[in-house]
Amino acid sequence: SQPQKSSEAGDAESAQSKFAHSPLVEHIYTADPSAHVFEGKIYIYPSHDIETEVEEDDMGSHFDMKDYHVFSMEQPGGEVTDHGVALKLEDVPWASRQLWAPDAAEKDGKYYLYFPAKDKEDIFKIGVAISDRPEGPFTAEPEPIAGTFSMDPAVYQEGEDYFLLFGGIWGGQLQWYEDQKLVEGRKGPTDGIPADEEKALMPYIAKLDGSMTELAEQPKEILILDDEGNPITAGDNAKRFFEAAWMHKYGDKYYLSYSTGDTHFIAYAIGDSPYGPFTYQGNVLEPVEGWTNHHSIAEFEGKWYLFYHDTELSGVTPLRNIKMAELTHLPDGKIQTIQPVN
Ligand code: FUB
Repeated sequence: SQPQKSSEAGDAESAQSKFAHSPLVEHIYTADPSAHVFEGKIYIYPSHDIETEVEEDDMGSHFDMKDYHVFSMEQPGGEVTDHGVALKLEDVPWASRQLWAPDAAEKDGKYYLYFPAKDKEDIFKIGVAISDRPEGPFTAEPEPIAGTFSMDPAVYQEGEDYFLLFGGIWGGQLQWYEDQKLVEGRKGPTDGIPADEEKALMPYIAKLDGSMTELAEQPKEILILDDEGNPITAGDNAKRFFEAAWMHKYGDKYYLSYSTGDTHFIAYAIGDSPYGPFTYQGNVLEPVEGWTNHHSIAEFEGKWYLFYHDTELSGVTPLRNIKMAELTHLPDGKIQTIQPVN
């Protein structure tokens, strides 16, 4: 006969089945969940999707978000609290539209919300807003962070060091830059995309300075290599970086995960330093319902979780809902690929 499960294991299993792959929030649309453990709870910093008249295009104009809400939960499977509006577009002096995927960090009891928005010239920059509480409300700095460009900021913390990762192609405009300078005349989604056999565009990383509001160094490109040590090429659509860079550390290895955009995977690569280089390994998450795929990975009470989104509630790409599922690092250091459940 089967051994009896202890009631503790049974409880954990039923909590797990309650949250795994189910929308975490149903009263508003949410996407791009960046999760962190602050004050012993899971805090999630997502985009807030809204219905809009803006027509869909390859620059993502239909993602026309205007504010952020912050969510928390005491335990996976527990109640998800909506802490309300944490930051509004109208309160960001330099921004004009499109509050896209944010992330947050804590330092010395202060909380920093990093967020992308288009400036008054319609160019994506990354801003920062500050609060005394993880849930905000946050007060935006008057200018974007000098030296940043493109979108999808993510903060990786290691001890006293905080690294800002960012970048994304097409709607994220990364293809409009050369040597980190905007090239005049580039306007469309493919302007500046390298030829198929050339090195793909890669995400960027820079250490933040002690103030958390400025870069301490010039951003550096993070190289993603294939298993022969060659940079992933622009035509290798199933493996090349598109957007949504995220970093975590497991054992003594650094994991860079990212969306492959038009092939809809969350892929990952492993390296020995936050600056890379990283070697491509495979997929963390298979394509979800909806065009975009965007995630974060966080450890809570000894277990690892993937936070992601799909379009289960709306059935349409710009109205997404965040979800989470347990993530497994296999004994050889690889991540067990997660199949989304809709
Ligand atoms: O939510 C707007 C954009 O869609 C994000 O910034 C991208 O990563 C994609 O998920």
